[in-house]
Amino acid sequence: MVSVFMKPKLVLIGGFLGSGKTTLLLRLGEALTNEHGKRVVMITNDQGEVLVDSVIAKDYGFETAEIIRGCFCCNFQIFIKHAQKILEELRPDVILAEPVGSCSGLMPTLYRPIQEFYSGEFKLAPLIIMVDASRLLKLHQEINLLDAGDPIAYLIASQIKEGEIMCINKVDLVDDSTIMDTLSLLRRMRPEAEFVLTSAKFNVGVDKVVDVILKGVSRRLPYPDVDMIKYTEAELELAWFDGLYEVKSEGSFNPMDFIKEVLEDVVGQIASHNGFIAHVKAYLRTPNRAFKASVTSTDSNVDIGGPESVEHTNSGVLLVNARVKLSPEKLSEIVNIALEKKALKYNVTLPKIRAEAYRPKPPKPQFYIPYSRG
Ligand SMILES: Nc1nc2c(ncn2[C@@H]2O[C@H](COP(=O)(O)OP(=O)(O)OP(=O)(O)O)[C@@H](O)[C@H]2O)c(=O)[nH]1
Ligand SMILES: [Mg+2]
Repeated sequence: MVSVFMKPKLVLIGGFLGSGKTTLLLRLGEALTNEHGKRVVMITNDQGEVLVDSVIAKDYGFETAEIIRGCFCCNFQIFIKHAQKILEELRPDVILAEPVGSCSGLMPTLYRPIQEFYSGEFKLAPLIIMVDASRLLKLHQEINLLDAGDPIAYLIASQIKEGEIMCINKVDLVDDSTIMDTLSLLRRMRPEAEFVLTSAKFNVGVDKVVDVILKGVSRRLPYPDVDMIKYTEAELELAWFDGLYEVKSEGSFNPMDFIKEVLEDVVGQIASHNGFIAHVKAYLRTPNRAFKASVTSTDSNVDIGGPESVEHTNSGVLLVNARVKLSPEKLSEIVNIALEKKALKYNVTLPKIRAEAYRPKPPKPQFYIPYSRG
């Protein structure tokens, strides 16, 4: 039995695909470790099996557990088992957990059941939900988050409506008036929440989230019931592609340019099919370095992360995770075309280790505690 004084803080950070959850998790992990001397463990989560987020968290040196093939809520017992194992083996002070970005109803299906049944083992931080300030208003114009007739609008709105702490992220990409308009839209949707402006990428506002994690407690704010039919519709609108490849070259190639161009090609093709990008990301590990490329809409640039200096290489391992509103078959075809084109241009071969395109299974949470139950 773990002593009360050793109960770790369990932090759930939700929000739509691409809003910056992993980037924030890593910043929080660094700040908690380096500035507060805390032992931090990450739990990543995805519908797929080969996860860019997990390898990145490991690259940063964090102990990482992953829950694959479904969200935390549909795998509640597995989530708890992982968390208990982490507790037993690693004795962390803080567990940072990132649910799948297409997941909603974290309060009734995850947060409240943990509070109810496992409060002896974990101390929950307030539920943190992230929104992308460079994207929210555009999405609102396209699919009306206040009316939420559109399934994806419903999903995003219901994520927002259960947040206790709302991180308005990527503030570095927008002007003050966009921040104010985003804030006022969010206040209409979730007046009870506390709002924090962050740029996870540039480490702005991260200290405030650290404070919430170390000192904050849930205020037991009201949260809406999940309309499972609409939620399922939203999940089923997105196709998921996960691929893992070797990259081999007789000569040498620039790994950063290579993944950037692969994603640019994927984005161009998705745009020409009028597809909606939730998040497309790629990760390329070479013998010495690792690069991440990411894109969250058809009209934004591919964002590259990795070392400043790029060494040419002759080998690597490539992961591609794409979440897009198209058919799985079309998405798979698009990724394959992009890979073939860039393999030819960069004179590399890309033996496939595994790849699959699919729609996630309809969500079936193991627990559901409505707000009305108190
Ligand atoms: N400019 C800017 N970019 C950011 C910021 N936070 C995250 N990003 C970028 O946004 C993209 C998505 O970030 P992730 O942290 O992978 O987002 P996520 O929410 O974990 O995505 P999923 O796991 O797919 O749901 C990446 O290219 C990040 O570099 C930010 O504060 N500013
Ligand atoms: Mg992530």
